[in-house]
Amino acid sequence: MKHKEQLVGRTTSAQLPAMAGRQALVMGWLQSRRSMGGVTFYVLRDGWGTMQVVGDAQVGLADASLESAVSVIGDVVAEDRAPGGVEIRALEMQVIAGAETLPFVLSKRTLNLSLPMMLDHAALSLRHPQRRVVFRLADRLMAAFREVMRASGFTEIQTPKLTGGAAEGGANLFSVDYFGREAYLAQSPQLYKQMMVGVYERVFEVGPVFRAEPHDTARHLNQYTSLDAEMGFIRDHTDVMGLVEGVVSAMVRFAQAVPVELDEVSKEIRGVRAPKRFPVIQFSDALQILGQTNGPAAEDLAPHDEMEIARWAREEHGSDFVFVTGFPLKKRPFYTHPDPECEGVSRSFDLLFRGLEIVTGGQRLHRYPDYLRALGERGLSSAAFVGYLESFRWGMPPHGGFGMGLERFVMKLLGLGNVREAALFPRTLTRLDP
Ligand code: AMO
Repeated sequence: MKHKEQLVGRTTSAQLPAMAGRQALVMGWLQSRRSMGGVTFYVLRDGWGTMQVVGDAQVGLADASLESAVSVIGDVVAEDRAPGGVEIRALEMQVIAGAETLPFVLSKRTLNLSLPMMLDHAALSLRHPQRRVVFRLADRLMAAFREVMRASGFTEIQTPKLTGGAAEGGANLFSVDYFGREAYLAQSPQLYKQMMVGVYERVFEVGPVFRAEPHDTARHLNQYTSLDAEMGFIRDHTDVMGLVEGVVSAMVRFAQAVPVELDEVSKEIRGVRAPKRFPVIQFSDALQILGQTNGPAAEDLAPHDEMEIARWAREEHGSDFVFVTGFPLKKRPFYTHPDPECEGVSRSFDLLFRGLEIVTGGQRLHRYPDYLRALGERGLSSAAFVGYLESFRWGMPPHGGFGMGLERFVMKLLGLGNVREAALFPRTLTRLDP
């Protein structure tokens, strides 16, 4: 056909504005269709955005079902009211692969679905702009993390997800059969990232971690994406907190640069209050604010306590972020460094964002005998950690690091009500498919 011969290749929605005055071939999904006085307006969506197509009955996709994969050849003309300031006057339209009847309406501005329905049909619901923006944002956050870490001299590593032991304590482990032996899905890259400090000094990892936590809450996933870092030759945990502050601020700036069509989402992201220095509160001072005394309940912060501390940070410091430091040592994992100046207190911290813990970190032990003692005190056998412990026999510098939950960060950045909405295909107590 005449017009086809003039076309070089496919134009995406992102490239379309530059094609004004020419012919283009576009492909995507038929998002919506509206007929007005003999002409039909179509919205096509591709991987990057939407395009307006105008066609009459002859060239139209009159019978095509919504969400079918389609191709259109047409003239690209300037049109202020269309996305990107151009529309396509269709000359030819084809269905590439038709869609069956949809289980819900996808063409409305808001996706009005129950969470189970949305997750059961993730392959379809993820096509909606409201869902697409979530993972575009997650992509930007990971990109920012990688960029800042590399610029700060960190090397990206990938560590085993099949492990022979528990990095974060014996509970919450998924066990798998490993050629007749019991193995576990990694709870975190903790032990490996520490070992790698002895090689590169500064390492980071972006990868999945697994927690067999049998609770059904809006903040827990059984598989999540952990952004981890570890660095050597530190003075104490405050060096790590400085690193967290820098990387988190950069991640917020990257997120704010993502074009978001949805006003309410955009407001949440632009509204983040991230001062240059995040406020820091000691655990003992946090308890004062919460009106608690020392006792079994005062070894950690409960979710409602975190909300309360977040309110304090917002009101007193105008910050959506707040570090809590000085947690009791016994509530922290065996690798945690004690505070030499304060009996029973650890050199560790949590970072709360809008009332939810998104980062945990701290200084680690770095001397071999200290590890043997710490494991012994917790009733853990050093035999399970032989390979890891070896690294502390060959000159390991004082070091520390952190782990950040990507989905929790995304959830709070977008104002989502449940962390499951921040995972593509969440793994929870009852959900293993899709
Ligand atoms: P921790 O176990 O506190 O620390 O985890 C670090 C961060 O991971 C996120 N997170 C979760 N997100 C979703 N679902 C879960 N079930 C879940 N559990 C944790 C949180 C949390 O702050 N090795 C240490 C980190 C370190 O010290 O370097 C660790 O894994 O955002």
